[in-house]
Amino acid sequence: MAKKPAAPAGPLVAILMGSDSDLAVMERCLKTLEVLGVPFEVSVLSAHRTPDEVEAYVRKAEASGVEVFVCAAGGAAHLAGAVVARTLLPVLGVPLVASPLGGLDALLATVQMPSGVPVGTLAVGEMGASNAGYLAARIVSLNHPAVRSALEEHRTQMVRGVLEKNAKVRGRSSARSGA
Ligand code: RP5
Repeated sequence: MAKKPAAPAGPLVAILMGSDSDLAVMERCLKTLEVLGVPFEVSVLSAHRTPDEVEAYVRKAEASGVEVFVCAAGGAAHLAGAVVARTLLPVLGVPLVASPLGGLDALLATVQMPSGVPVGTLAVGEMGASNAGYLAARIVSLNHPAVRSALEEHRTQMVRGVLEKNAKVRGRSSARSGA
C-alpha cells in the first residue's frame, strides 16, 4: 500500500487581517485551510495602525518557514501592499467590505499594485476569503504532497456534488433530449 504523505507541521500560511472585525468573513479562509490540512497562523495587524508590528511580523514569519501570506483588509486596504513590500514570498490579498463604498475601495487599493510588487488579489468578501484559502493551499502543495492529496480529494468531492445536483435538476425537465 502506498504510504500517505506526512502532514506539514509548522505554520505554512500566515493570515493577517486589519481588524478583528474582519474575522467573521475570514473564517471562510481559516476553515478552507483546516479542511485541507494546511497549518496556518492568524493575526490582527494593521498597515496603518501598527506599521512597525507588521514589519516585525513579516520578518519573523518568513524566518519561521511560512510560505504564503494572506492579507485581508477593508476600506483603504494597504495591508497586502505593506506586507509584499517586505517579502519575496507570495502575498494574496482579500478586499473586504468595511465602508459605504461596498468593497470597491478595498479592491482597488489591493489590486492596483505597481509593477514588480505583485499582490494576488482575490474577490471581495467571503468568496475571496474562501478562494484565498484554496489558492494558498495550491501554492503550498508545490512543496507538500499531503496538501496536494487533500486538494485532489476536494476536487473529486466537488465533481461528485455538482453531478448529484445535475441529476436532481435534470429530473425537473419536462422532456428528455437524450444528451
Ligand atoms: C480596516 O478597516 C480593517 O481591515 C477593517 O476592515 C476596517 C475597519 O476596522 P475597524 O474600525 O472595525 O477596526 O483597516
